[in-house]
Amino acid sequence: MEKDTANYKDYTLLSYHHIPGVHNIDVFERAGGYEMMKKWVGAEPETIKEEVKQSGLRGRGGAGFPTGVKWGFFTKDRAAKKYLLCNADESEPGTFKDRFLVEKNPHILIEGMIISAWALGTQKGYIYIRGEFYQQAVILEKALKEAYAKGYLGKNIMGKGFDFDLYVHRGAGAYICGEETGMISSLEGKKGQPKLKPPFPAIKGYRGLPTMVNNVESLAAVPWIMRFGAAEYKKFGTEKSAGTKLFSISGDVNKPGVIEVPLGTTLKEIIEVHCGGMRNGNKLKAVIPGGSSSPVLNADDSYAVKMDYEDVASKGSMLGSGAIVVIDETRNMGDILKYTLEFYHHESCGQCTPCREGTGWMESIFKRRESGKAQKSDIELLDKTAASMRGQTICALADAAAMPTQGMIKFFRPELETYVTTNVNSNKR
Ligand code: L3W
Ligand code: SF4
Repeated sequence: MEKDTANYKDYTLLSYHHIPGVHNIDVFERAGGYEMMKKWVGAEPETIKEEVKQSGLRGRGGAGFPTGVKWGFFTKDRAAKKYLLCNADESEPGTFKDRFLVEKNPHILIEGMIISAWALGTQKGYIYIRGEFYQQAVILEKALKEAYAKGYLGKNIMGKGFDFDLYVHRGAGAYICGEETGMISSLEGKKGQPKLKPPFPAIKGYRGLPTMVNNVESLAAVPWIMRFGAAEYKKFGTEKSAGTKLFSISGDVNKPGVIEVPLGTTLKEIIEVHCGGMRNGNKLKAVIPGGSSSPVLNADDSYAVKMDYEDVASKGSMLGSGAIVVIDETRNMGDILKYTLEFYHHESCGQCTPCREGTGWMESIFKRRESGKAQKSDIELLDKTAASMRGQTICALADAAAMPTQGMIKFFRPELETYVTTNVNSNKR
């Protein structure tokens, strides 16, 4: 969703999106693009790191970990071999904001990565992009060629004695490669399976060397922060959730899409103002606020919640990657949970028994429904199975399947009990 009266200062990520052809480097530069790279590459790296830390920027991939703090874990030895890895493997059901950013304005990400690479002292970078995003990978490749041709990438960038090579690496369609250690395994040419942390990638990552993994949206925010400063960035959002955030909104609203609003904006405003209200004037039933991994909110909580890390957590869910799925009264929560569990079972990498078996067991309850063998008590079994999976596994996928299951049961148990014991698909419109 684009701004009517674009004001560069009001929007940190989508500030160039209203400019036709901004994916071309010349257009991007005429609009002020790469100015911050020219200003900051060669400047004191610690100043850049401190500005990012002071801005309060939190990782936009889902965990919300403070970016500046993560950068602080990285070795300061500039001569040491190390990597910058951009997580563009956007696969969380409901999330499509990184794709939007990369497609419309690949250079904002590249500029952010060059500034970040300079600050962190990395000599090589990778953009690991979801395999299905073929078109976006092509756009990125073209943008990289343009940046190389201008001398913004490669050897001795702008004559400042800084070498930085940046590559696009396409995934092959596994959700689990969005988990940072799975992504690193995949980049190394191995099976994309997560590893236990610690060691964290910042200490031991790609090829066993320090690797800074940041989400597309986090890296793309760096040029804005370096242009206007941390204090300006913090004017958006709340004390603990600073800045603006991209939200991908899908489901039963009149205008689904990607918006950028300050963190702390109410979900009510997002639905009613930015998304044109509920589709067909239907009643809101529930909202999944942060992608399929986040527990559902009922209608009351949805209308009351502010979209920042703390307020969403206070309602028992999480902001995640900012993927809002709006559900109206015509939907059956059983269908939604069934599709969610099919997804997680399919995407489990199979290393951990609670995840491999647990997601399978949970999905099987819905399979039993199809053969008419499911019972009301299966929902209690589902709840217990989900509880037993939490906190027991190498990565967060098991929790990501268990938490929304338990959240759904908390609010919609009778509906789920009816769903599994009948064969009626009430989702048909
Ligand atoms: C060094 C320490 N580094 C933490 C780093 C860590 C990582 C970041 C956050 O999961 C969530 C998950 C999904 N020394 C460190 C340290 N770090 N302590 O900080 O770490 P963590 O473990 O809290 O989270 P995570 O494993 O990155 C991400 C949720 O996001 N999610 C998933 C979205 C998926 C996409 C997608 O499709 N690509 O966005 C959605 O809500 O469930 O909870 O870098 O290394 N002491
Ligand atoms: Fe693989 Fe699931 Fe274990 Fe994650 S929790 S490592 S996806 S089996």
